[in-house]
Amino acid sequence: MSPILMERYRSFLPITEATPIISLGEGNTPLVRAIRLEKEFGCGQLYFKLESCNPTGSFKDRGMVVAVANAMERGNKAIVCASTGNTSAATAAYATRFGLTAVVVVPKGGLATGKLAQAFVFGAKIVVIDGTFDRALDVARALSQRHPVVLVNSINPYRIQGQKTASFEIIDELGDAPDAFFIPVGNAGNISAYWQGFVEYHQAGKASRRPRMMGFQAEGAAPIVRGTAVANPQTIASAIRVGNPASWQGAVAARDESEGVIDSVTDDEIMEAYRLMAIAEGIFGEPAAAAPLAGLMKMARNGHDFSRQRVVCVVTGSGLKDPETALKYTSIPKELPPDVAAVEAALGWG
Ligand code: AN7
Repeated sequence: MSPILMERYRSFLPITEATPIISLGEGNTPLVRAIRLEKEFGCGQLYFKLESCNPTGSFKDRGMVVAVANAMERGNKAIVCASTGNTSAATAAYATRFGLTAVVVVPKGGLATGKLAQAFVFGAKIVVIDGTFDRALDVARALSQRHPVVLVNSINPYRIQGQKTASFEIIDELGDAPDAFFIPVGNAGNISAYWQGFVEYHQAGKASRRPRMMGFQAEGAAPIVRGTAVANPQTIASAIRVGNPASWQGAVAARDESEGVIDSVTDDEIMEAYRLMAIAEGIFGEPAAAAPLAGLMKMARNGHDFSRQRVVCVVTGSGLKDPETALKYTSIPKELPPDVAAVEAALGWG
């Protein structure tokens, strides 16, 4: 098995003789069993797919590597994206490594600090607009139509092609598809990609079935659940603060073809899942990455029976990207004099 994602799944990817095989080490991410939460929510088996372990700390790298390889194959010199943060980090990293210029268009106040730091250190041209992610996407799309620059948001089909490889890895590791698959939904590219991956691997005889797709939006940014675009989406999970998802139809198709669900979770439920995932399993995901567990928690509490099911939740991005949110829920401990007695007293070990 090749450690290079594009080689490993070459026959399922849009790769020609002329496509450069490139890598920053994306893919092959851990699938870990969550024994404590499996008991807590009554699942037959529960696993987390740690997409936070990709080189820039999110699932975006799988799609970016294929999109950038295609841009290089066509001789392009520049790429552009709109982003709630993780796409901009991946765009910036792959661009600088493979000699392209990167432009990232981001909503004012809409990015977690770590993601902005990544775009900055990788040398992207960062454009901040006074508007939402959805407006930023309109601008990025227009730039790509007016200038020789490739749009690398998930409406670029090569992004979806790369991201579907996560489904292949899950099936390769478990020996079959799970019964239910939980995923956050923002711009809805990833749920579309995973579904395509599950369908293709099933068709290729690598799995005996396809999972039910369980997508979760944040309540204040839940256009698909409401059935109408949201002008001013609000949620603590900035990564999925999207009011008019570009891949709306893909998400609906994934839900309907899999007999799945697209529902919403509140910010309180997201933050409860965020803490639970950390404390019970030692997994630090960013708030958006806790939406799948929040969804599982909500369904289990509503009496849904997962006891005979194998469930997978994807952890789409690292908690380290958003230290502000983590620290908002804690207080910085008071400074003590540097001696053992003071520390023992503070610990109650006196
Ligand atoms: C951690 O970075 O859209 O439903 O611009 O970063 O495919 O949009 C990020 C999305 C889930 C939602 N979890 O995926 C961007 C961006 C995390 C994310 C999603 C995102 P889509």
